Amino acid sequence: MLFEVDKDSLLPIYFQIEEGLKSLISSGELQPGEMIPSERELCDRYDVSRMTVRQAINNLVNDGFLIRKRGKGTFVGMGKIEQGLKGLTSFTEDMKARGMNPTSILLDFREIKATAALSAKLQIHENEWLIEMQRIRIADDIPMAYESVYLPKELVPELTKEIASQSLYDYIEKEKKLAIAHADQSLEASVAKQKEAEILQIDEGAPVLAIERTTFLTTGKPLEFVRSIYRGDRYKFKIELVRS
Ligand code: 16G
Repeated sequence: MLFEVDKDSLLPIYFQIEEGLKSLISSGELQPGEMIPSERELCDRYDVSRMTVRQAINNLVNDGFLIRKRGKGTFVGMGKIEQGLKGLTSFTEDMKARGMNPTSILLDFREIKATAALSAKLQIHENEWLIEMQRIRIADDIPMAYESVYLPKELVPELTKEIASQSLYDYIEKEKKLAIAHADQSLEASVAKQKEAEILQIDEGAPVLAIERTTFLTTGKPLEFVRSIYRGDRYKFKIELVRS
């Protein structure tokens, strides 16, 4: 493992270690899943304090470059997926565009009567029938997000478990010939609850992004209300801002 730390530089030492490790990851010298040297080893090698090394590693863990496994060590992570917030895309489209293989595990698929809250989101009457489905969204065998989707049954009366395990937007547009127009989406920071942590294979309390989306058809009718939990270590959302 090779990188230099220049103690006379104006750049803080933790930053130099952080950049050094990052360059080893991007050059492939450190491979995804590989264990990096322990904090103690890095302290000895660069003759710096534990706090300095820890700061560099913490930053890399927060950015998804490294993963800490309790009692085992620190490993090279998979990096974060950068997801634009401009286009209204599906999970399948997003992953395919990155050359990844999207799959889903359908955890739940049932008909329920709309609660007051869901009927307001979907602009339907309370007690109208909805299809509720819960899916783990997976890319290249890694669970990325956990979604709960609610759709008015009237729009997709023939939706089956088989269809729900594939791309929903494909079915809506190609089979049902319904035109998806726009969506309202919110995104907030949260921490993984026990069930979410199990499903996403992360620690309970690990950072996640909680997203809610209501998607509308060109007719103005809401198609879906979706609550999703995305892994904070694998996702970074990106938006371009234009000053007017
Ligand atoms: C995305 C959407 C979700 C939609 C799904 C359809 C977010 C936060 N959510 O996961 O609302 O139902 O795509 O994907 O982006 P599919 O066509 O692959 O089933």
